[in-house]
Formats: sequence, C-alpha cells, structure tokens
Amino acid sequence: MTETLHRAGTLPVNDADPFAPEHLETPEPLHAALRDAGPVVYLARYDVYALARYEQVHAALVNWQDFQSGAGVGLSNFRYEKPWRPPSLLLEADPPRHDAPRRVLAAILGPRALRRLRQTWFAEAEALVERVLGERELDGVPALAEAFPLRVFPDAVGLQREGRQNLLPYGNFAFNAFGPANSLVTDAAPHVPEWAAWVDAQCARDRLGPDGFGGRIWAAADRGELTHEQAPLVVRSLLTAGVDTTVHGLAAVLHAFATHPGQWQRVRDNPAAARVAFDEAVRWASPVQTFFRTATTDTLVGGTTIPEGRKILMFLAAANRDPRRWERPDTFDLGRDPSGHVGFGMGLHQCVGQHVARLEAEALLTALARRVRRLELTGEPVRQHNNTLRALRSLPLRLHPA
Ligand code: HEM
Ligand code: OVM
Repeated sequence: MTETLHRAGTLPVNDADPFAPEHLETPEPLHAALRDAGPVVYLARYDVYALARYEQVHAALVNWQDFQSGAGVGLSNFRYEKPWRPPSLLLEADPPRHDAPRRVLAAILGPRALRRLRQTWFAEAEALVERVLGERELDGVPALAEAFPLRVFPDAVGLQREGRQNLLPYGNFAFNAFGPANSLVTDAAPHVPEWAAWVDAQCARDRLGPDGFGGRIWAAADRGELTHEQAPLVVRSLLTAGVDTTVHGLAAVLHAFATHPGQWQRVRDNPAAARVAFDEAVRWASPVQTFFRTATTDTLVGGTTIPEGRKILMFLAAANRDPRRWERPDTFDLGRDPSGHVGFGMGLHQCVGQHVARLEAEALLTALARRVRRLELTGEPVRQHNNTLRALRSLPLRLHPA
C-alpha cells in the first residue's frame, strides 16, 4: 500500500539521518539536496515525508486543518507513543483547544504589553555591554547571548532566583525531544526528572510574582479566559520556549555580525536597523531548524499523497535559504526584506514570543552599536548539537570599543 501511495519512481527517497552529528554540524548540504530532490522527499531512515522548499514549508505551516500539531510536532506520534511530558496547550494543540491559551499569551506577550519592559531591558543591556567591554576578549555565548536573556527574561516572567540554572538544560532537552531518541536525548534523560520537577513547581501561582508574564496568565484564569487547570501548563510554555530560543537567536545575530563586518557598520550608522537585523539573522540561521506535523487526511503535496496519520518534517532552515524564494540566500544582508521568513513559523502557531525575542535583540544590539566599533571573530565558533536548535556553544570575540 505504501508503494502505491508513493507512486514508486516519482517520490524521491533520501537515506540520510538529518539528526546525525555530521548534519547537525553542517546542515546546509543536506538542506540543498532535499530542496533539489523535489517538493516532497521520503526520508527512509524515519519513514517520514520531508519538505525543504519554501513554497511547501509555508503551505504546510498555514494548513493546520490537514497538518495537525495535536499528535506532536516532533518525530514521536502521540497517537501511538506517550509524550515525555503532558503536551503543550499551545504548540501541541489544534483548534479549538489551542484558541484560548493562544489568545491569552498573545495579549500578555504582545507589543503593547511589552512597552513597560522596554526601558528596563535597554538599561540592562547597556549595563551588560559596559561590563563585558572591560574584558576585551570574551566568549559571546556565555557573556552576551546567555547572560542577557537570563538577566531579563526570568524576572519578566516573575520567577524566583533559586534554581534558574535549570532553565537552559530543560529547554535544550525539550528541543532535543522533538527528534529521535538518539544520544542527545538518552544522555540527558537521567537529569530530566530534576529539571522538570523544578520547572513544573515554578508554574504554580504562589511561586510567581503578580506582575510578571506568569502572574498575568493566572490573572487571565481568574477572569475566566482560561481554566485554572490550564494556567500552569501555559506558564510552562514560557519556561520551555522562552530562553534557549533567544540565547541561540542572539548568538546567531552576533555570529552574523562577526562574519559580516560591513553589516555591523550599517547598524552603527543607523541603530534603527537593529530590528530588521535580528529578523534577517533568524532567517539566515534559523535557530529553530525543524518542526513536524501529522497529516489528518490523505493530503496532496507537490504531486505526492501524504497518507493520513503520517508525519511530515518541515525544514524551516532550508525554506529560509531556498534560492527559489530568496536572492543570495546564504548572505546575511540588511539590505533585503526578510519578512515572510519561516524562522518563527507561520500561521496559527507562529511564534507567540517573537515580540519578546525581538525586544531582547533590539536592546542588546542597540547597546552594542553605541559602544562597539567592531566585533572581531578570534577563533572558530563551536556548535552545540541539538535535534531542533541550531545552537552555538562558543563564539570567541574581541570587542573593539567605539
Ligand atoms: C512557537 C521559533 C522565541 C514561545 C514557535 C514556532 C517557532 C518558534 C518556529 C512555531 C512552532 C510551530 O509552528 O509548530 C522561535 C524562535 C525564537 C522564539 C526562533 C527566538 C529567536 C520565543 C520566546 C517565547 C516563545 C522568547 C516565549 C516568551 C513560543 C510558544 C510557541 C512558539 C509558546 C507556540 C505557539 C503556538 O503553538 O501557538 N516559536 N521562538 N518563543 N514559541 Fe517561539
Ligand atoms: C511549548 C513550546 C512552544 C514552542 C517551542 C517549544 C520546546 C515548546 O509550548 O511548550 O519547544
């Protein structure tokens, strides 16, 4: 049956393991091969259908009716396999269950609601940049990309101080868990109960300051916009998706500027370019590389039927560099309009935290633009392999003061 539905001979097959170390280290060659093979490629290793062209990835992202999230957005199919934790009410839910949590979070994390954080975050960014300038040579990942989000985001959520070191490993695991049960998952598994127990405990109302994102989620429950059973799981979404993403997004934009000095000069001349710079970095690097969906019905994509119940793997990173959609796609270029990139997804599930991520980036880049003439790469960047994230462990930099 699989053979007939594949219309053997027309559906390209690829034997690669996209989650193997060589492809996590350097994903671009596989992405190009998948795009060039056709609009849909069968990944024999995992028995899933891959989409790597912009047109098909975009179409799948906006088609929540035929491509559901409720069976999980990782390789694991929740119809048959028990998830490692109760599913997210946002990421792993479909309408109508998705609607209320989404509405609540969109209001709490929207541009209007974030205005009260702007001054504080800009001041914190200036203080951090002032401090690291005393060092001259530094590792941009811990010193900037991790330090800044960890300085501002947990406070904005209203988290206690104690135990915040659990946030990054928990998020890193959650993103690994969308992939297969390779060593990235199994090596971390013994620690997960401890990380998860701390995260789950922080979702309770009495652990959260009243004024932060967390307290506001509980207040929305009091107003009847959510149930009180839903509130802790919505808080959990912030703690899962809100830290590692921005760390690696900021690492990507620092990496981009360190390797494209002419582009840094443009931001120095015009600090208002900081926001578009971050979106272009999200397009260029795609900190979130992939997500899966599950077909709810036999669905035709590019002449191939994806059978009901089967997983598709959407390569956001490959779509964001598809030469069918982007001119000189591999170039980080502030002169282009990156809008339409799928680095934050698209459609119903498009990143609800994107305004938070953009504000963090704008604050940090503005502070750097004021004080740093040049970001010099002083060694090879080192990747941190993750089944979903394009992540850096180390980015050796020398900051030349302005
Ligand atoms: C959804 C990427 C930052 C919270 C998504 C999706 C992507 C993404 C690609 C779509 C998932 C899908 O379609 O299945 C990113 C990137 C970030 C970032 C690249 C940083 C550069 C954040 C932050 C938060 C956050 C800071 C929280 C404050 C969420 C949540 C969802 C989501 C809760 C699920 C939304 C839904 O399903 O309706 N993100 N994200 N993200 N993101 Fe982000
Ligand atoms: C969630 C969530 C949302 C986006 C990404 C993510 C671990 C998790 O709602 O828990 O990755």
